[in-house]
Amino acid sequence: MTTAVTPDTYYGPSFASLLDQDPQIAELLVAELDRQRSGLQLIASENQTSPAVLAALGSTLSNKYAEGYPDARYYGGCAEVDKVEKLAIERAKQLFGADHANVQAHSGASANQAVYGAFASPGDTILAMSLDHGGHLTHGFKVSFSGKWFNAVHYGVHPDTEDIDYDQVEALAKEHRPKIILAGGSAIPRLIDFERFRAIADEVGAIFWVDAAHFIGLVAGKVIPSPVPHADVVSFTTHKVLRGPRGGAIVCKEEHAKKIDRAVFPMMQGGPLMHAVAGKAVNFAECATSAYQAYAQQVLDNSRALAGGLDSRGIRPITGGTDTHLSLHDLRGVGVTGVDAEARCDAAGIVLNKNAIPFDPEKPNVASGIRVGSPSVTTQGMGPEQMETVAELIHRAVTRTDGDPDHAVAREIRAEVGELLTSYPAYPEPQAG
Ligand code: DSN
Repeated sequence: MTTAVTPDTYYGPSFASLLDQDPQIAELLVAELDRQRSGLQLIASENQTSPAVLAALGSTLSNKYAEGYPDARYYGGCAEVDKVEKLAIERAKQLFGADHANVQAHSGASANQAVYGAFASPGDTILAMSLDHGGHLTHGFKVSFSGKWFNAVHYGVHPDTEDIDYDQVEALAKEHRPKIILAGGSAIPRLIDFERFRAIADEVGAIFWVDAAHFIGLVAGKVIPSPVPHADVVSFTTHKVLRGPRGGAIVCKEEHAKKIDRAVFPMMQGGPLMHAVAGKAVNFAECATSAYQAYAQQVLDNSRALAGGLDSRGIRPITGGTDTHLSLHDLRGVGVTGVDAEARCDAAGIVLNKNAIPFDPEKPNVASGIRVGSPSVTTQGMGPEQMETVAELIHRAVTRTDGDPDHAVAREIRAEVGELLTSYPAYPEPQAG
């Protein structure tokens, strides 16, 4: 699909002035919209936010400095943005049943930085999932601030189950007595046992923190258990399954509220991005609807169907399946590396990412796996039947193409992707009349 370079539903009336003033950037915006529309978007951490959220992001709230918190700012003129932030906070508390919410974090990494700032000092020990078993850079990886400033001890998955090794978590917690125990990550397909983590944290007197960035949308949709009743603090991003603007947020118990707020501002950040805070408010209201809950259930059903479809074609899901929006697949059964699979799929119009699998014999930039997620294709209206088609397309791209977009099979797959997207478009143009 190619979008005409004209004011577009998804860029609003101000697009005309951008096109006039800076056609180079205007055309790139349209090219990116075309890219999102013309491929199968299977990156588990991405989604397609609503036109309402895009409108908030493109608003004049971007102009306003508002250091501080509602009714306690360091600048004048904050009356309107105060109302926006109060709405965002109240909606987040309501949506997650939380005592307290901070909606100012610029990103997931910024939110995580603030949690460290609230509960730990440089040199303290933290216990988190290792990146190569599904954790995250900000969970103590050596080149991240978190690995440089803290003594990070890592647990992983059990070789038999490929799921979190809770006995190892407990043993490491008792041995190292960490200040913080952190659960969550970027490539964990299974539900996390929050009760077990809570019990381990209580046993050693640690703060229990859940980085729920990946799955918080499924919690909002009430289709998987919530970490909020169990954890001291839950950080998350707002742009994954949740389908809001790019950004971060934190919810916590009342006893930690002041610490968290001070750690976000003034410890880690300056002025909040009020246009993004407005986008979060819009998104939290969207997530409280039954339509969003149905979406979240569909994300789960589709993820299971996609994992099963790949499994039946010899692309094995780690842990044997998924309970979430993502699955992680071992490509060794089809004899292709992650980096090659990603390139082959890309050339065939399928966007996904290579991913290390637990105990991966390859380096991370080669990897033996791929990670796939259902949030975007579900937003486009696809269901389990289409996931079976998508699994077949991925398998064909991985096993029968070579990364060259001119390869006959890559061309054939791109045509089939295009046909599928005709029935399930991203950002469809509204029907006339
Ligand atoms: N980069 C994100 C992801 O893809 O999971 C996490 O920060």
